Amino acid sequence: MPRSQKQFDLVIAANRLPVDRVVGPDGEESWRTSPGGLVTAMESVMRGREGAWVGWAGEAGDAPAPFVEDDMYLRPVALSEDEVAHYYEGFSNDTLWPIYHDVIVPATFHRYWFTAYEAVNRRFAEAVCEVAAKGATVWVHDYQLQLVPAIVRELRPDVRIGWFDHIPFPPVELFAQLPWRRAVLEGLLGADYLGFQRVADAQNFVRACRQLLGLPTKGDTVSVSRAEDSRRVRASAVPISIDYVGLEAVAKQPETLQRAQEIRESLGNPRTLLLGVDRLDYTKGIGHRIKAYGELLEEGRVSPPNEVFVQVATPSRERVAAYRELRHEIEGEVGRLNGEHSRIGAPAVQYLHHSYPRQEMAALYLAADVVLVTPLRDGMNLVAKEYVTCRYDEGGALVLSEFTGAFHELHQAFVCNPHDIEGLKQTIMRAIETPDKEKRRLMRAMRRRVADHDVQRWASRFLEALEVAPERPQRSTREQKADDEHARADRTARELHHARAAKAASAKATPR
Ligand code: ADQ
Repeated sequence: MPRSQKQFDLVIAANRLPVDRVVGPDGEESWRTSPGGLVTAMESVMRGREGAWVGWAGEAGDAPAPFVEDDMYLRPVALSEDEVAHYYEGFSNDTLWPIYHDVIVPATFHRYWFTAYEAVNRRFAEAVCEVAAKGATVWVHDYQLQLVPAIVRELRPDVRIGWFDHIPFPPVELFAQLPWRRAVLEGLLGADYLGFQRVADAQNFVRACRQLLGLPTKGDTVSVSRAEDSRRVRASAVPISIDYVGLEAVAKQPETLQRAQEIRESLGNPRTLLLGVDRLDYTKGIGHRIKAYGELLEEGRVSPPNEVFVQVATPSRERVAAYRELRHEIEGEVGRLNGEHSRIGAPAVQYLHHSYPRQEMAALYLAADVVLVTPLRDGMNLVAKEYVTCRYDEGGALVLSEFTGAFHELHQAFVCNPHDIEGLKQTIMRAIETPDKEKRRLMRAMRRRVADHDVQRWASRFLEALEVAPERPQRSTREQKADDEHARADRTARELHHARAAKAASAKATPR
């Protein structure tokens, strides 16, 4: 394997590089760092270390030569047109994505998609090995690169390998459908440490290793033995977060507040502005949310201009059929609602199919009285944490699905089961009608949680766990106590939510 001149003691591998190519008015090309949370987290862990990032630059064809951007060495990996179609749109987004999200839409299986996935994972692994210094730490991200850990281990037994799963890991009954389940588990078991969003995701992985590979497991570790190599791999929860300090600073800028006021004014200064912000993805429950809101409109419980619902839906994966169909459905439904319930100058639903800069997003969050986060399944959901972060005024209310990772942290949200349309309607109304004083108390508690568990803390926790794996990192008594308290609060919040749902269901079932 070619050894590059440059080698680094921390190597990140993710499907995408953290930069986008931009072409200026003079035709000159340059790279702009994409302002995602992952980049911010990596910036903080790379400070003071020599770091490299391996990923696809976003366009099919030859890869650009490696380059340095914002003090990070970027090593592009090439993908051909066919590989984009088979590895990325096909196997990653049309096979794995549906299986890992409760098969909300059926998964598609093609053997040639998996062949491309294997080939691309090998190319990523080789690029990682090329830039990794002796004894380096390698951090692989997400479902597109599940075979990378084992290939890197085979090529470079000297490095330490971690993998983080941004999306859910499915229960074994669903994962078992995957014809390549063994290859995926064996690929992941090449790592020293595997991080997941929720405890349940880590447990699902450990159970899959036990049931599908027959491997011995104990607590959060899986024992792997091959020839003389006998190791334990640890899998645990390390929930991702956002750059709290950076985003709150954007929200606090006077121009952001001014823009928030402009947004409210341009919508006719509604009494309640409700907001949804999502990638246009069938996992996000946008249809369920619109259905519930539509019924509230029909029943006259909300009506423009007093209440306005703004749905921002970022274009996503438009070359995958299920995503095109979803867009068609959502846009049809929004059109129907507006046709029936809008008045001139007072739309019932404002639908925006655009991507916005960070400041505009912060202004939208500041303008919104209620944010609706209603996924049918979501690894974490950063929108929920971003909303809470922007509300330095402690205003606003968060409606949050119990099927998100965020639900396990933001216990003071107005929790909903998005499949239960009647329940969702009640929750939306509660979020609108709860007195401001009570809402401020809830918002304050959620903000404290996100401030204490920001993206920098997530990254350092992941790296600590990786460093000592398969052992657990030593925690201070204070940290351990805080974690135990949080786990207890999570159990209580879940029990409370289920008890409330059961009470509502029995009230519905009681004949009058
Ligand atoms: P996503 O499925 O993309 O991420 P999410 O966590 O909600 O979902 O993150 C979306 C991000 O896109 C947020 O930062 C949001 O601000 C931004 N965004 C959304 N609409 C936008 C718009 N119109 N313009 C600009 N920005 C917009 C995957 C998993 C999640 C997990 C994350 C991180 O599916 O479950 O939380 O990775 O691990």
